[in-house]
Amino acid sequence: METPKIIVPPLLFVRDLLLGDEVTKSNRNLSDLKDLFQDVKSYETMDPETLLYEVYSYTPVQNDGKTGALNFGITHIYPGKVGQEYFMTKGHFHAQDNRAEYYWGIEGEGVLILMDRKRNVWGEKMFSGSLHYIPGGVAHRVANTGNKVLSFAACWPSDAGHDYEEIAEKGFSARLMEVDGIPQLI
Ligand code: S6P
Ligand code: ZN
Repeated sequence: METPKIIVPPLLFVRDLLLGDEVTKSNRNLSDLKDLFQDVKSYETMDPETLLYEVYSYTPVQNDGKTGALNFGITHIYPGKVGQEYFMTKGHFHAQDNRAEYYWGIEGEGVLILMDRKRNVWGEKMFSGSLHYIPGGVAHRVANTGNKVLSFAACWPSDAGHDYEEIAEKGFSARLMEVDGIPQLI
């Protein structure tokens, strides 16, 4: 047996930051969500380089058929709208349809938009401390309804994979829009 040691973990989760040598970051600009917003005229008046969200991820095991590992990520969605539709993530099903996921709110305000395979849609409010269980077979997208950054964390199986195709082709069957100053799924 080796001498037992206590180490500093290689990952830190401080407020809304995920820090560590193996953390990767990706950005999504308005141009990455082309055709996902309803109001095409408003979309075209905006700078395609507008930053909508950034994702910090820790993926210790690559999706090589191994099961049992977990990924962790933090997403920051900036405040804003395209027309009356809030800035949001692309949204996806998992490629392995029965893989579930947890989301939890860190700061800011938003709505988790969920859609099952029958295209039934519902929403859950997100705020600091909100915890969301996303079952397998349920597509998930988050919209920022506040006027500051919305941050949330996610934990999902490393073999879940992402299926963006159905959302790219058909979208969700309801959109989160501001109507009379209130977020509504329509
Ligand atoms: C991964 C998890 C999140 C999202 C991220 C961006 O399963 O659900 O890390 O990837 O919030 O959303 P999207 O829909 O652009 O991947
Ligand atoms: Zn997911």
